[in-house]
Amino acid sequence: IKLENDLYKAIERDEFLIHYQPQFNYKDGKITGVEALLRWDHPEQGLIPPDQFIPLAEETGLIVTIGEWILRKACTQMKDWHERGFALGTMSVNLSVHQFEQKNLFEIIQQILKETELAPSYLELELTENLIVKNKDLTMQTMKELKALGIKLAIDDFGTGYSSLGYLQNLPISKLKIDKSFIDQMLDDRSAITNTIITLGQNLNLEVIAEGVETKEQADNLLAQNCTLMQGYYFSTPKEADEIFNQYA
Ligand code: G
Ligand code: G
Ligand code: MN
Ligand code: NA
Repeated sequence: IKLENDLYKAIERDEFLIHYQPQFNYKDGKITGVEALLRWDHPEQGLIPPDQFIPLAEETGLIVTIGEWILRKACTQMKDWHERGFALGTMSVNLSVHQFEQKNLFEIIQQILKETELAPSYLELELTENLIVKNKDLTMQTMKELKALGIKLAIDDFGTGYSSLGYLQNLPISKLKIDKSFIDQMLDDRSAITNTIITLGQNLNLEVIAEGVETKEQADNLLAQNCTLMQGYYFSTPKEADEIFNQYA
């Protein structure tokens, strides 16, 4: 209950912040984008990771307000970087089920892009398979509108959810993010899954990025499987905006 009350106050007290985790093309070593990851700087408990409050934010419906905050903040940051000459390709933002069930999600995103003057093609939204299958018709309609506006859509944690392959083919997405669990298993002579997802992406004309890459062995192995986009602690942990700018701009 305490945490719930604190969560209500967190927005007006300006306690949320975003850390950005870079994504790379391992072939040329260049940064291609960042993923925005929410953090809560609690007055007594310090930095709280999203796993510990996103479920609560979902239950209370606060995720809608928080989600709008992070979208606005991330788009503002991206615009600022561009204006300072840092030509980053994509800003990825995670969307939750509850956010996608809002009737006016499309209008809100459109408004934020207008306000921040960020071109839609620089924004990428990460959706999970479970979000996509939960409310199929509404989700598909919103996804199509977002795509028509020029926003990119990616499937997060790919391979761990319940979407069927047939359904995948009809989704207006441009990228698959291979879940970390498959990268973890890959070197124990079990690259069958990563290989299959990478090939699937190629055949469906989708970009594929590996998440949770922690070692050079994993990165080299992925490259040998023709996966060039990577994100993970081997390259960088999530960092504050200034650190990202200082290191990569
Ligand atoms: O940053 P970290 O690895 O601790 O994130 C843990 C989980 O929280 C991940 O599943 C991530 O997708 C999710 N997450 C992080 N930031 C956001 C956000 O802004 N919105 C939503 N819905 N989920 C987020
Ligand atoms: O579900 P999603 O993919 O959005 O979750 C991203 C989460 O994974 C973030 O909380 C981020 O901090 C975490 N993460 C990113 N790279 C690595 C990694 O290499 N190892 C581990 N253990 N976690 C990672
Ligand atoms: Mn994600
Ligand atoms: Na993921």
